[in-house]
Amino acid sequence: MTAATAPVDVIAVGETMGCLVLRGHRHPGGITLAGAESNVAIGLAFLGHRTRWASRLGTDRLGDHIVDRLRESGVDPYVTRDPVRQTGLAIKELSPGRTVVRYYRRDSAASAMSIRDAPPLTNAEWLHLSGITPALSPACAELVPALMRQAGGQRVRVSFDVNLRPVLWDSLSIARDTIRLLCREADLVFVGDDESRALELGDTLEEFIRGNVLRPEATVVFKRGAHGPQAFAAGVRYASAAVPTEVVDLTGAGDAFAAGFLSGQLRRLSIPQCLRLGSALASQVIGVDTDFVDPPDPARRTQVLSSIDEVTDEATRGVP
Ligand code: KDG
Repeated sequence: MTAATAPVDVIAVGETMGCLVLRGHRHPGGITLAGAESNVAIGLAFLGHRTRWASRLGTDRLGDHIVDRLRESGVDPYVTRDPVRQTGLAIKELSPGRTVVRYYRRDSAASAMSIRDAPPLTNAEWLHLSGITPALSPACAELVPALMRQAGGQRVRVSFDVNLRPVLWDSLSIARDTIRLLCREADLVFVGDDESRALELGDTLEEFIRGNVLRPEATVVFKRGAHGPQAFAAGVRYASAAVPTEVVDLTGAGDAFAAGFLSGQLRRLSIPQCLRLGSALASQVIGVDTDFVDPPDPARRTQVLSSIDEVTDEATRGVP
């Protein structure tokens, strides 16, 4: 086991659940994982970065499975085991062109996360958080801004994915007020055009920026599905194409995008290259029914890494 203070590139904090994928009435596979922040951690580990994921799990077998599975994926788990609460579960119902996710996570072990469950942030370059965590419980709603403040005090950059999950919030106006404040604390914000619209934070990147949701020096990535992502950084606006892909399931695509973009940041690539890396990794997750790139599959790994190499080769050749 890695020491909790061993340097890592990214620390991601949030709930990970067991996940069953149903196709029609059938459950053809074993149990997989669902968790926006661990999806990002897996994507980053897949791309060769040192990644720690922190959370709370029950003392149940599902919790053991999650820890083992993340280790297999190259992520360093930093976990408190809750002797009372259980590990959460999600069931993903897949039909052609549509996915419904049902949660069995109320009062889960992760819903009791507090700052005491967080690893030391020193020795990390980035902290990655999502707008799912503050919706889980009042304790989790306190944890996210507390972690952001701690990161700011230690010069760890904060990446925040809005990840709006309306079913987890009491109301969209509470979601909007909370997420707005959290965006303001972040150095890098990921938001989907659908999320921005639902939260009434703007229909376009320009409107989102004008809404004063961001710190002036922050970077924002505005994801627009098949229309391709846009970004705004240091006063410059960028746009990029999406990678055309056959859609199996969109769940986790945003997390893969965030992992690719963060990987680009860690490699000191340009914003257009970070966007392309994000889209390349997202396209891989859209084509599978898991919420993350599945590292143990060697054929897939080779395919994904070659598309990633194309972007990083461009970087060394000096293409913007
Ligand atoms: O972004 C994908 C995640 O949403 C999924 O893996 C499960 O974290 C999850 C959630 O709470 O929806």
